Amino acid sequence: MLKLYGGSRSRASIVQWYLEEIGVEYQFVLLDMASGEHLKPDYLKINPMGKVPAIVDGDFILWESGAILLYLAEKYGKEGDSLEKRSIINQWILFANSTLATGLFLEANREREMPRLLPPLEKMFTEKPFLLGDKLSVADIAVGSMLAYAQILAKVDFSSYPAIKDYVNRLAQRPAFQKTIGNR
Ligand SMILES: N[C@@H](CCC(=O)N[C@@H](CS)C(=O)NCC(=O)O)C(=O)O
Repeated sequence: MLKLYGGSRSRASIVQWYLEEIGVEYQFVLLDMASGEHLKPDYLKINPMGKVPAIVDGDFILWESGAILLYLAEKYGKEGDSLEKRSIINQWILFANSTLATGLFLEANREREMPRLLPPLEKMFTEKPFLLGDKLSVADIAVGSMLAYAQILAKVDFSSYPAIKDYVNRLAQRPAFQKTIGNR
C-alpha cells in the first residue's frame, strides 16, 4: 500500500486530502517531528532533505508536495491526459507552492502581493466553480489548500474577495478536506 509520511500538522495533509478525494488507499506514517524523527537516518533514507511530505509507492520514493500531487494526479487521478493539460496542472501547483505561498505567508510580501494575486483569482471563481472548470482537480488541492491555510493559520481575511471566500468554504465542506486539513 502507498505510504504517506508526514507530521501531525504538516503539508502532508495536502497530499492526504488529494488521496482521500481520489479514493486511493494509503497508510499515513505519522512522524514525531517534535522529537526530530524526520531527521533520523531511517527517514533520511526516504527524504535526505528531512522534510515532509514524502511517499513510498512500491519501490518508488518521491518528496516535495507539488511533485507528489502531480504524480498522484497522473497515476491515480486520471488527470492530465495531454501535455497541455499536464502543463496547466503543473502551472497551478508551482504557482500555489511558490508565488501564492510566499505572497500569502511571508508577512513582508503580503501587502504587496495580495492585491496582485487575489483579484485575478476572484474573477476566475466568479466565472467557474473550480480552477479548471466544473470539477475539482488537483490544481484546486494545491491552490485551495494554500488559501485555506492562509485563512486558518495566517488569519488572512478574504472578505474583500467573496468568490474566493466562497471557494474556500466550498472546499472546506468536502468530506475529504474535513478528514484531513480540516481535522488538524
Ligand atoms: N516545499 C516543500 C516544503 C516541505 C516542508 O518544509 N515541510 C515542513 C513541514 S510542513 C517540514 O518538513 N519541516 C521540518 C523541518 O524543516 O525540520 C513541500 O511542499 O513539500
